[in-house]
Amino acid sequence: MKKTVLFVIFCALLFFSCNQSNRSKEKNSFQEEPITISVPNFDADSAYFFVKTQTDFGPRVPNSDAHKRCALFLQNKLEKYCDEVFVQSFTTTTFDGVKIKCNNIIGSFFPEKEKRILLAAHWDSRPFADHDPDFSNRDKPIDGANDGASGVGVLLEIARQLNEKNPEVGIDIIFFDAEDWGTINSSNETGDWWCLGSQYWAKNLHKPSYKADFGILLDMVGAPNAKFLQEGISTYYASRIVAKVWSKAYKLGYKEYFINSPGNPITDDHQYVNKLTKIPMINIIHQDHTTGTGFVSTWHTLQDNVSNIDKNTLFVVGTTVLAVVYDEK
Ligand code: AHN
Ligand code: ZN
Repeated sequence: MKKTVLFVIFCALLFFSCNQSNRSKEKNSFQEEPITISVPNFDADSAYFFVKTQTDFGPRVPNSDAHKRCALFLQNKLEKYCDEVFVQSFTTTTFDGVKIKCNNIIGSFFPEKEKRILLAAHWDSRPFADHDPDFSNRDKPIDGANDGASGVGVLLEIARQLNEKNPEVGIDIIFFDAEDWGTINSSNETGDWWCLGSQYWAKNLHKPSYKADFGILLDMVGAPNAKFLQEGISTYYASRIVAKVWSKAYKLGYKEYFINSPGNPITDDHQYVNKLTKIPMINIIHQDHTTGTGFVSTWHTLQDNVSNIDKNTLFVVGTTVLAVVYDEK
């Protein structure tokens, strides 16, 4: 129904705009020009709104009320746009001994199709701002506008677009929980304390024999002038997908964002997907070698809030991923 209304509006606009241009050309010629209808455009305002809606709940730290309410919001949105939705609930224990209730939230387009692409981001936010310059903030939870919400915001907008114009392949969107409750001094750590949601999913697939041709993880895709270096684990497991995505970005004119040089390997959700499921998955993640942490200066600080989100970056990432997806046959 909604699609029909949109289509009618679209036709009306097309009719009036053609009329308009014909009128202005009337005296010169009666030539008809071909009309090209392109792929729907990624709407950065919409993606930004999805980011803000998440941060407006407050920090989405497992066991918190904001976490519960945001889970329902995400489930609700995927139910609106996708053909099928799974919520994978589980309980796990963090490095500091907290028992947390978690949800991986999964939306599928064309679940019957054999060829599939997996798109993912983590939706939880970190319980402690352990890199905040102000020591008194270091035990406070973060909004995670960039670290978490940006990837989810881009994927919700992609879901909205996929619902408007069908891709040729099947798509699964996974919002992983509990990525960011990792240890505080990760330099000399042992144990797999990051990425608890993706580890759970990789060991308990939402469909027993689930397969995808490849996967794309989005992490920290909302800061101004973001630089996406070719992350090490992505290149190790999925160099073909790195090449596919970076060359698409290059063709779209985004070489200032998608940098053609290697970045560090980062422990992130894609690592467990690669290791445990054999689905080749890359990570589009903002790295910054000038800050000391390897990430932007707002990383794991209270400054990681919506005031530091840039629509241009959301647009560049969303447009690139959409173009890759619509290209697959
Ligand atoms: C480590 O610092 C080992 N991994 C970073 C993964 C991460 C945290 N991504 C977002 N927040
Ligand atoms: Zn983080």
